[in-house]
Amino acid sequence: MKTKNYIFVLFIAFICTMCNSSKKEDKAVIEKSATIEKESEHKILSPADSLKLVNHQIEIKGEVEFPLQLSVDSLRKMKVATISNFKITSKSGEIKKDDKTSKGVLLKDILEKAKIIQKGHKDRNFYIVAKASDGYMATFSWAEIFNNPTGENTYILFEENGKPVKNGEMILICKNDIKTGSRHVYWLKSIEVYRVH
Ligand SMILES: Nc1nc2c(c(=O)[nH]1)N[C@H]1C(S)=C(S)[C@@H](COP(=O)(O)O)O[C@H]1N2
Ligand SMILES: [Mo]
Repeated sequence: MKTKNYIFVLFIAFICTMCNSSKKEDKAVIEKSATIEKESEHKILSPADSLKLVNHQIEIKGEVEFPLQLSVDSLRKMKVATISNFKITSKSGEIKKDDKTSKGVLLKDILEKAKIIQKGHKDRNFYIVAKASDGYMATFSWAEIFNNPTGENTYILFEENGKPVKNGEMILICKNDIKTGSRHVYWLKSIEVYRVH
């Protein structure tokens, strides 16, 4: 009887150790993926390396009649809007930036200037990609810009709180997104328009 109890206790102890070690492994895996995530979200660049990512002009290209190269000066000559209290929120909801006022031009106005090549009124399946020089991208659809309130909420900014924007000279934003971080593109390099095939 005593040995039976002893074996039983040993057995329970063994099970407990197994449970604990697998929990520890799970925890290690979670911690590791969190580190990878953090690293990819906050690459620390030297001032020299981040300067290399700055573009003085952005290109509007792809399926457009008039490809454009726009600088902050050319944006200033267009219809400039003042945006107030714009917050950048990350995936987790954390507020990354809080702009009291910023200045920019509607992406819609810029695309109207470049004129998307449409072969008829049903030819409206285009996607518009805002690309940055570090490889970051955000995508819009033709309908979002031209047949949806998002068109009145998507801007290319060149000024934040009375100062030139940081991280490049122009930033694309979409004010009505739920988490505004994902379609907030700094180091903006190009706006590319492609037809869906
Ligand atoms: N060019 C570029 N723009 C970007 C990113 C990036 O890595 N590169 N990160 C995006 C993400 S995931 C968020 S939440 C916001 C704020 O990011 P930050 O923490 O790098 O400022 O910017 C967005 N714009
Ligand atoms: Mo993010």
